[in-house]
Amino acid sequence: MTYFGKRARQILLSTATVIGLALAVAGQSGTVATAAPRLAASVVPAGAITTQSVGMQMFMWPWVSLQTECTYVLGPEHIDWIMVSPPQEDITGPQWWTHYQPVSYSLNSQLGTERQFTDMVSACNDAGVKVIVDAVINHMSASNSGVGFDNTAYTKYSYPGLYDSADFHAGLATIDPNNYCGTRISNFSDPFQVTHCELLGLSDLATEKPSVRQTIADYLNHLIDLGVAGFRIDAAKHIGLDDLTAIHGLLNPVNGQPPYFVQESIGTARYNSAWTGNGDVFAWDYQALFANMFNGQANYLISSPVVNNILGNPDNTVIMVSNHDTERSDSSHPTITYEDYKKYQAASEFLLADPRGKPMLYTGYSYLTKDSGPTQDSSGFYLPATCPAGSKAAVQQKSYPVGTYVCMERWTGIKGMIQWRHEVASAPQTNAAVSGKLASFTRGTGFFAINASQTFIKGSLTKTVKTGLPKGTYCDVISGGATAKRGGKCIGTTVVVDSKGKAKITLASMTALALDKSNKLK
Ligand code: ARE
Repeated sequence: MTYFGKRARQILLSTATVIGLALAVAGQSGTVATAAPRLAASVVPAGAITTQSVGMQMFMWPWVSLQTECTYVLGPEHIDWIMVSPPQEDITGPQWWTHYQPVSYSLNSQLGTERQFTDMVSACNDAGVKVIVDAVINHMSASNSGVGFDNTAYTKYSYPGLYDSADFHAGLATIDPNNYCGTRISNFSDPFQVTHCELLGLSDLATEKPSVRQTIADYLNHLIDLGVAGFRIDAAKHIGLDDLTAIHGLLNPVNGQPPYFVQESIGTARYNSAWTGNGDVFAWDYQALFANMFNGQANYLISSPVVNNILGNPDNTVIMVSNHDTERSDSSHPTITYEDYKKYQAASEFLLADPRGKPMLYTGYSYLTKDSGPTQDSSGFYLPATCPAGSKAAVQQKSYPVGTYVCMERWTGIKGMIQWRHEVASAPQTNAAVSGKLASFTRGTGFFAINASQTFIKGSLTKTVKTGLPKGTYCDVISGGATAKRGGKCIGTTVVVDSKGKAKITLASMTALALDKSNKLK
């Protein structure tokens, strides 16, 4: 199906399901797990993931909820790809991180069954949203023995039908040069430890062995067969570049190309550049800088040598405000999270305006402690995702009831900025300026401004800035959403650009404003 065909189909779907939508999406509180019909055969949407794409990590979203969210929200608002949590069988327990301890490659987990996973992938593909799976392939579990969520009985170095002790570094003969180093990783700067010892005590797979590589590839190829477009490679650094490259070479193509990889090879841009032969990497140091940008370093918001040096090649780099780890990190790695309320929204909107990489938004759930997983039902499955009441409510309230999903994808400003990013496409940043805490820039037919001050200065900042846009009256997409003009009027803020391309704008602290050609009133 062509892109236009897909979008046209979404509109038809949306129209036909207006009643269901009223309950499931139109800003009402409640679950989003209403059963959607199984859609057409699963075909991965065409095209590569580029800097013009918008991605979102849907952390710990159960498959049934994600299925409807793709059809009714993520697809229609033009999210290009989502990253979903690890789907394989794992150890049991109430913590979210059980998913990072596989015990088999069965696709039955707290997140849902294989059938539910498959239906979700089909629905997302049909809605134009690629599914990227978080692939935990460096290791299996850390616990000495137990029974997994799908009833697989395992021990730390034995997983029926997959691996036995000779498949782990700990089980190799002592004269084998790849033998277990005898401890968990303590020195993350030692390349041998990093690739041969146990990350957090997790049983470390001997990925240099062809049979182990093939077993991993079989798992990933099964996911590709189900319509998955690519993978986040968890703990890539601990697999090692050579082994991961070999595994990548064993994978089936997706739309004629190698499957998409974004590798969690935590390190500097220089360290990361070696990995880009397999695909993308995360901009780890840039993520760490993000909190500073919104804490007095507004100059980092525009083109700056400091940022460029730590970013790496934007075409191979996924940028983010947060992910599931940094969201839970301590003050040694400051991160902006959903608990930062308006700042989180402003930072996420800025991410979508930023030309420096491939944006991945992050949305998870509200938790009591860092370990708490989503609430389970009596069978151990997670309850369907529940979004806060009101489509804008998420950013208007400072705290979410524990267990509630943050649902960033429903925020008006995020929807507006997704449209804005697609409109400005690959246009470079021009007219970049910082005045106090207010940063602004042009990108092609779009203009973006943000007040990164954390404290109110007489309520707000008012400045006259160069927008680079043609004279006219524009509707702000952050306060008005993707379609910010209706019936000849702006839904949100109206901004007048004069004949010199300048506009007087007023922004409260931690708020942003974005204008573009398609939301020009006159
Ligand atoms: C849990 C318990 C541990 C226990 C372990 C085994 O919390 O106390 O020892 O189980 O029983 C996630 C959780 C972990 C959890 C694990 C397994 O975050 O808390 O452990 O699941 O259930 C390094 C790696 C990087 C890794 C981070 C955590 O390089 O790959 O450490 N991140 C990924 C995921 C995590 C996940 C795993 C890997 C494991 O994103 O969510 O763990 O699959 C420097 C170094 C980095 C290092 C970083 C650590 O920056 O350069 O290399 O990251 O410090 O902060």
